Amino acid sequence: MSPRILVVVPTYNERDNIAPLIAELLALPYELDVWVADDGSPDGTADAVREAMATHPGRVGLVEGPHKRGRGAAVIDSFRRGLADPRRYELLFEMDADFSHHPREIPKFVEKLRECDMVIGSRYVPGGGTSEWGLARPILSAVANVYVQLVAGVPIRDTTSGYRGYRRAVLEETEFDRIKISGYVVHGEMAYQAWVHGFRLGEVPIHFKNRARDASKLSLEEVYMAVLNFALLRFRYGFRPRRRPVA
Ligand SMILES: Nc1nc2c(ncn2[C@@H]2O[C@H](COP(=O)(O)OP(=O)(O)OP(=O)(O)O)[C@@H](O)[C@H]2O)c(=O)[nH]1
Ligand SMILES: [Mg+2]
Repeated sequence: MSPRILVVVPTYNERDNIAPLIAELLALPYELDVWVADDGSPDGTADAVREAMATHPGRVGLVEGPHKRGRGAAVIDSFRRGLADPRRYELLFEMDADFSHHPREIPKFVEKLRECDMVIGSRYVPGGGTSEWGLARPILSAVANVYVQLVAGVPIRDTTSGYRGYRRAVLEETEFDRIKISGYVVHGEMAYQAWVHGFRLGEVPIHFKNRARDASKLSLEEVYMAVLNFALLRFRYGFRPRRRPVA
C-alpha cells in the first residue's frame, strides 16, 4: 500500500507556476493531495488554485493567510491543518512553487522515507546540484550550511533546503509554538527539532533550478536573526538527540 501524501506549496505571486506544478504533482503515482498556502498574492495566485480545485475535486486545497507571513509561517499553518485532517496523511511534504524543486524527485523521497523519518532534498550530497548563476546565493547558502553544522551539529549537508518530506510523527512532535522566526530560516529549526527529538534524518540528492532572478531576497535583518537563532538552538532545545527505539 502506498502512503497517503500531502504536499504543501507556499506561494506568493506564483500565478503562472502553480497550475502546472499542481498538475505534475497530481500525475505522480500516489494517493497525493496538494495544498497551496497562499498569503493573498496580489497577482491572483489564489484564483489559479481555485480553478485547479475545480479541475481536480478533493485533491487540491487552498489555505489562505491573512497577510504576507513569510514562507516558514505559511507552511507551518498548513502542516498544523494537515495533521488535523481526517484523511490522516502519513507523509507531509513542502516544496517551492517555482519549479526550483521538481515534482519528479518526489519518488526518491518516498523511498527514503521508508527508513528515515525526515528526508531533506539536498544540493550538497553526491548527485545533487544547482543551476545557479551569479555568486551571491550559492555562497550565502554554502556559508549558512557550514555555520549550521558547526553551531548546531545537525548531521545534514543541506539544512536550509526547503524541499523535504516528513513522516507525520515528526511533525506531531514538532513544537511549532517555539519557532519565533517566520521566513526562510525556519528550515534549520525544524530540522534541529526533529534531530533532538531523536528522529532519523536523511538526505536525497536534488537538482535545484534557480529561477532567473537576481540575488537573494533575504534582508540583512533576516540574515542577522538567522545567525543568532542558529547559535541559540542548542541552548533552547538541548545538545544531544534523545534516543528513540527504531520503528
Ligand atoms: N505563503 C507564502 N509563500 C511565500 C512567501 N514568501 C515566499 N513564498 C514562497 O516560498 C517559495 C520560495 O520563495 P522564492 O520567492 O522562490 O524564494 P527564492 O527561491 O529564494 O527566490 P527566487 O530566486 O526568486 O526564486 C516560493 O514558492 C514562494 O512563492 C510568503 O511570505 N508567504
Ligand atoms: Mg525560488
